[in-house]
Amino acid sequence: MSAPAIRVSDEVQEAVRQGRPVVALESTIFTHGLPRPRNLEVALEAEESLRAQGVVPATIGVFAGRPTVGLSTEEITKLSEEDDVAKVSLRDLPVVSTLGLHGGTTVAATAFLAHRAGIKVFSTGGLGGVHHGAAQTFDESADMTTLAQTPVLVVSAGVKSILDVAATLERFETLNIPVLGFGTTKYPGFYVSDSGHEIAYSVSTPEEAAAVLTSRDALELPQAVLIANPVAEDKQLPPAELDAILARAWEQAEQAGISGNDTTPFLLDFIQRDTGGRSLEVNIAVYRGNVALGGRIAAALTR
Ligand code: PSU
Ligand code: MN
Repeated sequence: MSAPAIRVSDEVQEAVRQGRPVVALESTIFTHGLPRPRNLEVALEAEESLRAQGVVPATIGVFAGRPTVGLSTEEITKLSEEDDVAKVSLRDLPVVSTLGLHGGTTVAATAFLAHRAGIKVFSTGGLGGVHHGAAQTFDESADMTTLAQTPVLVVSAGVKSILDVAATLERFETLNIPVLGFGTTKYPGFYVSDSGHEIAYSVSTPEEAAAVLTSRDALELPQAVLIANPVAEDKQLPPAELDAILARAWEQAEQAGISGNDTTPFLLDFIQRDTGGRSLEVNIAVYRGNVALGGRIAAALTR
């Protein structure tokens, strides 16, 4: 008998079977999104903070070719320190599996693996979306089309303004993906609490978010539910600064000839350097908030 295509840790399997709260976490955030050594600290802190909430963390990635739900601390450490780690979206999963590579899974690949393991709630930092100029380049994240057919709940702080936020929200509408603000109808812009775009609905408690999920399942709809959780205003990047930073980031990406799945990591890295690390602190604050809210929603779902 060959090994199963997806490895699920004993702890996660048990928790899912017993209906205890579990939150999935992605790995691209620490393999490609955050610089060393903070990447590892943030990844481990996210797991610890969920455990402190009584929630089982399931960090998801590809270790030596094995798509894994519930990476061990050693595996997370290795993935965050290795140079040769692929950025793995859904289409890459069968390839890296076959080649035996390490991989950090994007929102798309993580959502898929979480769902296959029976996990309903997934916390991340920012979602992929429509890149500026996508009308010419066709650069749209597969996060969107994957979330259109993957029934999980994803907590994020919206999409970063490195993306075309308006176009991304239009795509969510086309793809039938509901977007709910947590305590707000202003769609957050990751580094800033308000992207300047309104969304139609908000929920104000974890119970309400969990109820939307239950309702989706009752209707047998296949789409993810997106919970958009803004960073606190006193922790955001000064909105007035952001536009200038973004203009420089896009210019640099163009000059360097960056394209394809290198674009997001390049822009994030540029912004981190350009702000002298201040965007990194915001990034981490945003992620902490999303992990905590995911934990509360997962707990509400089991009540
Ligand atoms: N947005 C962030 N930080 C990230 C990413 C997105 O604020 O690290 C990562 C996520 O893993 C997301 C992926 O799924 O980038 C999207 O990449 P692409 O645009 O190539 O689909
Ligand atoms: Mn892309």
